[in-house]
Parts: sequence; C-alpha cells; structure tokens
Amino acid sequence: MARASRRLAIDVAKHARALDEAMTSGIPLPQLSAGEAVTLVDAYRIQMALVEHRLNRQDERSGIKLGLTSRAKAAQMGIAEPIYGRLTDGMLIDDGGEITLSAYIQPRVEPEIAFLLKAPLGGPISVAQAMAAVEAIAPAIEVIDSRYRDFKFTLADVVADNCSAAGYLLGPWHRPDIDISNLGMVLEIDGRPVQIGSSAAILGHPARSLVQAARLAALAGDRIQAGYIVMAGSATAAEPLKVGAAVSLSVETIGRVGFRVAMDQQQQ
Ligand code: OOG
Ligand code: MG
Repeated sequence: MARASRRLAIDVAKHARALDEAMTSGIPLPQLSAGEAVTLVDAYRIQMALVEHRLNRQDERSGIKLGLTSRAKAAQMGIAEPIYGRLTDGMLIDDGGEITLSAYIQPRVEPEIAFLLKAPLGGPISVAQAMAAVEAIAPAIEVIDSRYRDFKFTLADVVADNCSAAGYLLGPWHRPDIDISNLGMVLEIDGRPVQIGSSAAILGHPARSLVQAARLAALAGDRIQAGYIVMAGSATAAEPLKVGAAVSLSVETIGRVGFRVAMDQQQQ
C-alpha cells in the first residue's frame, strides 16, 4: 500500500537540460512545479546537473551565491527561505564593463556584498568561525535572470534554476576586519538611486549568509572550498535592467562597483 502512494522519481537530467536550453536559447520555461511535484532535494540535484552543463562548456566553478536572505527579497519573490546556488567564472562581469541584454531573458540587478574565502566552510558553524575563513570582502552586484516565464517560481523551481544565477560583479577587495554589520548601500541606475538599503538587511549581518551557506552546502550536495567567492544575497528588492542603463552600487566604506548595458541588442 505504501508503495502505491510513492511518487515517481523525477527525471533530473531532463529538467537540467531544459533549464540549460532555456538559458542558451533565451526562451523561458513554464515552472517545473506546474508539471510534477519537485522536492527541495530533487531541486538541488537538478541544479547540480544544470551547472554540469556549464562546466562541460569549459566554464569553471568560482563560488556560491545565497539568495532570499533579506526581507525585501523574500517579499518581492514571495519565498522566505534562504537558497543556495553555484557560481562559475563564465558568469563574472568586469567591474566597469558592458553587457548586452540579448544574453539574458529578463535580467535584474541586486546590491550585494561578496566574500573571498581562504578556508573551506561546512557544517554547523558560528558567525565568528565563518568570518575566520574570510580572506577579503567587496561591494558586489548580482545580475539574476529567471529561466521561468514572468520570473515566477516556487522554492523548488528557483533552486533547480540555480537560484536565477546569471552574472556577478566584484568591486575593490578589503580586509575582512572592517565592520560590515550596517553599511549603507545605494544602487543607482543612470545616476538616480533606485534601491537604498543596508548590509544589516542581509540576515541581520552578511556573515550570517556564510553560516547559512555552510548549513545548505550538504543539502545542495556541494563543498565550499578555499578560493571561492560567496555572494551574500541582495539587501534590497531587485531592479530590472534596461537597454543603455548605467548601473552602479556604492557601499559605505568599501566602495563602488558598476557596469553598463549596451545601447543595442547585438551579441558581441
Ligand atoms: C532568486 C535569487 C535571489 C538574492 O540575492 O536574493 C537572489 C530570485 O529572486 O530570482 O539572488
Ligand atoms: Mg542575489
């Protein structure tokens, strides 16, 4: 009887392929969860297989990202639970560089803080233990892009889609002994402030994202290694990107990072 109620195993490789194709073709998908029940464990397995597609294209693993670590993001997306995604080198955008919108489906930008790790992270750890593994901190912008239509998803959907990871920018690195508990953060588009927040909005202190990352790594089937970048998650709601936009984030004490969106839609 128990057997009859057991659900069918989901096809991890098929969903990973579909998400990878949505990214490369620019054609968004309906939500996975609309078709079948997807558990969080399934979702992290799909994420791992999805990122394998990037690695098979000579992209290299560069770190991890946390998402939905602020109330503003939880409210914007309707999901109040931190999520864990994987970053690769191919997602890195140069500070001061330019991107083209045609490489994305529906990109948005987020003001973040990044950590560079000098030691691996894992298991239950304290904030102090997490900070002891940090080599440097930097102001950072994340470019997110959902492979689901209309940027709508459940927790499992977004985890499977590698937490909407698409691009990231790193500003100047600083020693980790700077107090980052409450730094003002201003995201500007074309010189106008569009999102204003504080690093305190990230779980009360961005270092708590490292604690969450260490906890979630096991669920995600991942190991957080020395040399990894960790994006702590957005302090504010995300802002849509438009053609020609000049995007800049300034974080009190630690500086500025930014980029431009090309005027035309040509792929470079
Ligand atoms: C999910 C990823 C959220 C953040 O910093 O909160 C995220 C999404 O909103 O698409 O990267
Ligand atoms: Mg983010």
